[in-house]
Amino acid sequence: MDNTTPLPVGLTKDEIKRRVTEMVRTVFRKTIETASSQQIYNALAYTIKDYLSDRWIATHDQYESQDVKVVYYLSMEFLMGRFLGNAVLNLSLDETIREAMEELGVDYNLAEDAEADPGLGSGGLGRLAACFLDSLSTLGYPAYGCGIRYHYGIFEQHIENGYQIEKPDNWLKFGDPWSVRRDEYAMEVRFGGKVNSVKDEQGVYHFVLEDYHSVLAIPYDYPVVGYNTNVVNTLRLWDAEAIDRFDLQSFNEGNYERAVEEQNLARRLSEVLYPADNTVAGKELRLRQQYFFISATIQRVLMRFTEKHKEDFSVLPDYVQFQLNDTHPSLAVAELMRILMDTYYVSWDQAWEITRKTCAYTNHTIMSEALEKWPIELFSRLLPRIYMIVEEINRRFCANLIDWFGNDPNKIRNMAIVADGQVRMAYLAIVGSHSVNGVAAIHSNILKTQELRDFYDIYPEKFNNKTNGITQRRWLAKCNPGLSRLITQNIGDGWISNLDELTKLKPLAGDAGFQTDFMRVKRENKVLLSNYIKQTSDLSVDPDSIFDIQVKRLHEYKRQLLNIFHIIDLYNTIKMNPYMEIVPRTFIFAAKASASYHRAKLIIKLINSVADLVNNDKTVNGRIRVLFMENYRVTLAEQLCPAADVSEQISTAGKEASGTGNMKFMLNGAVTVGTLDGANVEMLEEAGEDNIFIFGMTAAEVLALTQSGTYSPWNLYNMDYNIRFVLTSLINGTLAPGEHDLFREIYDAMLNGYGGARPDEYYVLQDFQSYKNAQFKINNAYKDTARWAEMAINNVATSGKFSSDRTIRQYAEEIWRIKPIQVKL
Ligand code: NBG
Repeated sequence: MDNTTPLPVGLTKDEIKRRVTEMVRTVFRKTIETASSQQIYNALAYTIKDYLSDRWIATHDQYESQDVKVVYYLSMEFLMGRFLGNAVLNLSLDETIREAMEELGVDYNLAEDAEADPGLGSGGLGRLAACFLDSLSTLGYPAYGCGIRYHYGIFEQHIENGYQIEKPDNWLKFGDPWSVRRDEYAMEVRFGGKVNSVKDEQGVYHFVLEDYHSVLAIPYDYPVVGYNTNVVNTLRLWDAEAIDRFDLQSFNEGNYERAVEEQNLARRLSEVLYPADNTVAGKELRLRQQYFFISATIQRVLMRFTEKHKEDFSVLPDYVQFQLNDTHPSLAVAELMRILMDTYYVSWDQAWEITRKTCAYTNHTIMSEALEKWPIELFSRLLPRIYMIVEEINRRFCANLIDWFGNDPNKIRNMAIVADGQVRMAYLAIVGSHSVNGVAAIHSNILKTQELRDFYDIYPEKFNNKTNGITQRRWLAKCNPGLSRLITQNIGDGWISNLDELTKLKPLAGDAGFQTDFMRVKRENKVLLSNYIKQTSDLSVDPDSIFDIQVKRLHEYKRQLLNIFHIIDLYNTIKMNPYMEIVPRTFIFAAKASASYHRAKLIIKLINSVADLVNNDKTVNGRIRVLFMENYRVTLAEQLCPAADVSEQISTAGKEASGTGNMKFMLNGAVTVGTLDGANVEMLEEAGEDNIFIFGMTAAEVLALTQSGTYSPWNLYNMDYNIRFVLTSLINGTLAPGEHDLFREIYDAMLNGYGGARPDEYYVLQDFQSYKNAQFKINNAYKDTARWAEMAINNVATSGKFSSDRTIRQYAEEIWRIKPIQVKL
């Protein structure tokens, strides 16, 4: 049996009924009739995990017996979304479970809904890691995801009076049924202290850390089930605990407080995720978190390696690959060096060669706010031995730079890993890796020609591109059953494991019957979303209006402002032409703003103020509706994607590394309005220009305009009546009755620059007219239902490239050089 043959039937309907009933009884002392949805969910989760275990164990036996090369995907974030539905889908158990629950008289949807959505990530970067895990297992690649088991994920967002309020997200409140705690693999991680050198019997000096304090890292393993395969990989999340003997000692000495203090200090490590996205929180605790999970992971990996290969580290790169998801895990470079040298006495040169072959780095942004740099003082105090190693890597690297470029102090200062009193994590990652990749073609090119040009000059062979992707299992098969069914009826279900098969839909794009079916499914999905909106926010939206959706983190470069300015303009136009005919449109926003990102939070308030104005204006009469849905998260995205007609991907060209939401909407048959940025560029290539609305400046034009220093938003303001009208409404009380100056900051930022920034830094006003034209075209295109359906279907049909299966295969073949395994039961 290979890994594509169907799974053995193991879990029948009756077996599920029996196990769930039993579990509810023994764990919760309830009957099926009296158990809550929460309890039923837990029982189901345990049942499925139990059922998975044989595959999970068999997968690991296979790693062991074949002694395969394994990739460790190191990431501070894994935005997994709910487990149950995904596991059930990948195991092809969906129907069986539904029937079992029905026969038990249980509402399966309610049980599914009882699962917390673990928000252990803040945006695209964390969600990408989750999609990658799904593809790794589905394709049968031996892999671990390694990260942190935060007790609190990204905050829960509430909107009160139009403002974002953050509430803690206690996702573990009702237990954690999917995890297996592995005390046997606990690792000690050391912080602080001082470095001493000691001579061994051969008279060689080695470095040892003394007077440190340590924390215990305990792994919790979560199963990652592949689709239609027996492979179950592992997501290993480390939790922090105090080391017992510390407590005991202090406790015995009568120092109870100190004992508890250690415990608290340790626990704080894995307590909360920093909800950064394209920004950094330069907090000490964040650096601690980074070292904590990196040190634990690498220690464990080397332990496993030496069990098999003794201390023959020259072959380590043949068995182990570390992929660094952005710079957050860059300490891996220095930690691997440390363990090789200090624990196993490998020489510097050999350790360096091994390290470089074992690590690879992915860059996810060119936003300078996101460049991680740690002050030397903090870094060396917290990680003294690691700092020594980084210094030495830097010293040798700078010496090489002189060979490459001659003694050019500016060049060296620009490229040094340690400079200006800081450790630059991106440079550490680049120098210590054999591969540096961007996440979309345009982004990788910008890295080579602009951001990392100096590094490209010396290491051209390291640079490559891996365009992001998304898993079609979660983002179509699971979240959009209506469209999935329609597609499968027409072209079979091969697309679930090979998304390129969607091209078979192309001939159907012009087929009137298929168009009708397609639009019926879309409408059903819009009705479902409308019902959900009605339930949660008591707002009625019209399922026959265009659903125009922009959901993503709130960031100025993503230009939610451009969208809302266009809405204000549309509103102004309707007020002046009350009988104007437009296709009714529902504008939907959802976005979390970093708690400390003041401007982003003000933009949320602005969107809500515009919503209040527009939705309550009789003249508008429902032609446009504006909605800000609170608490954007994976689960909400799963409801929004299937219902979208228009997908807003409107970042300033050159700023969005890739985007992945853009792909999810395309896959679900939305038409994109977007700039030539990130993966939009490749979406245009795939879909063709007739099926996407591209507007705005190109990245090259943005760069040229910035460099010219001639951009003047005042000129646009003076010459364009509509822009003037939009901006004026920010300060004349239209949007904030009684609080005229509430949005003045935005007005100032647009025209004068605010807090040292350039005026209209992200060229909202420069791209305004072009965006407006694109929106006008969309309005007209939607009137022709057949043409619209054809466009939407063509988007689905050409989205095959954006499967994370394709991305992962490229990583596996071109960077990791790992091979799939087959697991027999
Ligand atoms: C984000 C980019 C997105 C990209 C994801 C995944 C960071 C630092 N970067 O454009 O902004 O899609 O990474 O690659 O969060």
